[in-house]
This record gives sequence, C-alpha cells and structure tokens, in this order.
Amino acid sequence: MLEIIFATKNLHKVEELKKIAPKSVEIAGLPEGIAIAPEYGETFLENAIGKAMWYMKIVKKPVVADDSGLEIDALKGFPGVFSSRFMEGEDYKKKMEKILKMLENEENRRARFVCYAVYASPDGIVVSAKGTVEGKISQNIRGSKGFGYDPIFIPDGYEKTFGELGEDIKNSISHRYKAFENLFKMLKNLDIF
Ligand code: ITT
Repeated sequence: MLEIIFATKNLHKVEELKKIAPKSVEIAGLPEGIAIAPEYGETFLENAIGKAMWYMKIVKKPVVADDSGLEIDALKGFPGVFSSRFMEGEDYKKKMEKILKMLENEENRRARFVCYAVYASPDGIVVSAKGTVEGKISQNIRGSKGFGYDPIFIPDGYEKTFGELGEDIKNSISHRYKAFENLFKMLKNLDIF
C-alpha cells in the first residue's frame, strides 16, 4: 500500500480524493502547522507543481497536489487560476452571486472546471496530469453539496448543479476525478505503485 499525502489546505479536496483514489493508495492530509504554499503562477500547472514541490520538501515524503478552478467562456476564462483568490476572504455565496451578476443577460454560459494534479517525491520524480469537466453556469445558486462553485455549475448531461447532484455523481465525472485517474494510471505505468 502506497501512502501519499494530498498536499492541500482544502479539506474538501482531501475528502474527494479519498473516494477517488484506487484501493492500493492511501490518501492522508497534511500534518498541522505547515506554512501555506505561495501561489503566484500564471497557470494551473505552474501552481500545481509549485504546491507539490513546496509541501514535498517540508514533509519529505511523496505528495500529490492539485491546482484547479472554474473557467467561464463569457468572462474570457475568469476566474480560472484566481478561483480561490477572487474576492478573497468573502464566503462562496457572495462570490457566486458576483459571478451570476457578471453573467446577467449573458446567453453564453459555457464553463468548465479544470484540474491539474501533480505527484512529487523526494527521489526527484514529478508527474502531472490534467482533467476537465464541461458544463454551464446556472441562473441561480442551487444545492448545498460539494464546495466552492459547485452550486452554480451544471455538468453536461445533467440538469442539476454539482451542489445538487452530490458526491457520488461528482466523483465519477469531475475534473479532479479525471486528473487523478490519469495521474494514478501514469504512476502505475511507471511502477511507482
Ligand atoms: P490548496 O491550494 O491548498 O489546494 P485551494 O482551495 O486554494 O486549496 P486552489 O488554489 O486549487 O485550491 O483553488 C481552487 C479553487 O477553485 C477552489 O477554492 C474553488 O473555489 C474552486 N474549485 C476547484 N475545484 C472545485 C470543485 O471541485 N468544486 C467547486 N469549486 C472548485
């Protein structure tokens, strides 16, 4: 059994990955009291590598990290890499209300969640994988399951938001599911577990 630390300060992500990861991998959270990784990259991939390397150097064990976000076509990809930092300190209800306001009268509601997952280990191996889920932004905030922008994102093929659909469906189609499925496949091919 390979133990991998999910190097994130977002506990919702850890809970999701515990359900997504193959049985042969045990996912643990970060120990408490570790300084938060700075996020200054311009792309998801730069940020994901930056987080994985930052935390791996501190815990000195294999880690995975992800950088993820919501890209809205009518807003030219915003909030994208700024999904977490947009209106920092405000709760997600306020952030979602602001986004719905920005999309008022906008017909094009196409959007996607993007996730870059990165594995890094002290022996110098770094592997990355990407996952996306296409969908659209709802007209209002719906549902209270999941986290972040889940209550305004309707994945293609469904009428409900991730906030309404719940974890079983989300974890079988999400950007995070696809990115980590790809990542674990690559790690297996490299005989890492
Ligand atoms: P770490 O950097 O510590 O991992 P974080 O939450 O700041 O935690 P990110 O920088 O990757 O992580 O920001 C991603 C943000 O994008 C996240 O806070 C949500 O607002 C949004 N997001 C990403 N995945 C999401 C998902 O599955 N459902 C809803 N919102 C999501």
